[in-house]
Amino acid sequence: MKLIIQIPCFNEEQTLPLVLADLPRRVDGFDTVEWLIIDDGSTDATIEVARAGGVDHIVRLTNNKGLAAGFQAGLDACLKLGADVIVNTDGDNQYDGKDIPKLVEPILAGKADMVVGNREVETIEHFSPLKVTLQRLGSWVVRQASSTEVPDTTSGFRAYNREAAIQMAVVSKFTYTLETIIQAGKQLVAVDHVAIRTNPKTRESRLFPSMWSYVRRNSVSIFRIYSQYEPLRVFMTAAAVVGIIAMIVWARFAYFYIVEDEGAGHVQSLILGAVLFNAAMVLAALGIMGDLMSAQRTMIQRTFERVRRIELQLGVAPSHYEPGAGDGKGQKPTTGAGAGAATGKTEERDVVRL
Ligand SMILES: Nc1nc2c(ncn2[C@@H]2O[C@H](COP(=O)(O)OP(=O)(O)O)[C@@H](O)[C@H]2O)c(=O)[nH]1
Ligand SMILES: [Mg+2]
Repeated sequence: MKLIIQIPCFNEEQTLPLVLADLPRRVDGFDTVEWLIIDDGSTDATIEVARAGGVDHIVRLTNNKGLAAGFQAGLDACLKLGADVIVNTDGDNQYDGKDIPKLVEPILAGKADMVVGNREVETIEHFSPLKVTLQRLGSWVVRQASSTEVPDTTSGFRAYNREAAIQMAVVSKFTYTLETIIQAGKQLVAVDHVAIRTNPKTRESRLFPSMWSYVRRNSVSIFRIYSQYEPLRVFMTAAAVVGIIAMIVWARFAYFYIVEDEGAGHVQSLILGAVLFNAAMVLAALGIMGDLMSAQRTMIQRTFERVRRIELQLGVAPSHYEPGAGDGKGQKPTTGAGAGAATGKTEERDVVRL
């Protein structure tokens, strides 16, 4: 059994050493524990710091593509390097590496395919009341869309088994945290959560430079993801609201026309009602179209999952990959289908690359 711990990094030379200092080299239930960083176009010494700290694998993106893209590239590389379980933690030392055994425990026990570390955000001192409220609201929406019980949906401290990782296909640009939970809830992935510890804050958030950007980006992400996965519900609700307003406006006209017998002076209500009714019809049509598209998306996702399994079987090499610290371990995936990529089956791999 191989565990790979992946860390998305964007200019983390200051805090990466602290993260690595607490990462385990042995975890019960695994024969090997390897470390991987995703360097997302860092302009500081993140790579050198990672090598000096003994990181085994590096996925080095040429320029900055954002956390969601980095996370997906990391998962892909971990699978190709033969990971049976993948843990994701952050490069700012927010999470306590000593809780990794706790995080993987439900997976090892066969009770879960994906485990999300729960920070119990109400108890974190540097989280403002607004941030806690928004975090809770966002988590509630994600739970509704995913039919899971995850309390802390924006937590970046997570474990995935191979099956769960194979099924993840993040399309959001900004955050992977919410979308992966919704996908898991809708696919053959059992999601669990465990309480984990956090370290004192080391620096300001890179993802959210200000409170306003936190509110804006999270609200937009939540709305977009929810409407991507539940278009019928979102647009039909909006259509119902606008449709009811149209009915009220029409009822007003009808009242004056029939009861008061002065319809001529209330043509505006008639027109407004018609405009609103039209808007409701357009919203309803968007809901139906969205629903058809989301069925297509499910089919595409299933195809993608099978393509990925074939890739892993063939031993396609990870992209943007560099071995890390000098012991060469990084070049020799030892278990799983990814082993083919670096165990001498070069002709096969070359063919696959064509
Ligand atoms: N790949 C990638 N990772 C990023 C980027 N920005 C931040 N990160 C990483 O995402 C993680 C969380 O970032 P952080 O600023 O602590 O955000 P917060 O804790 O969610 O407020 C850290 O490991 C960062 O290095 C980015 O542009 N690309
Ligand atoms: Mg952080």
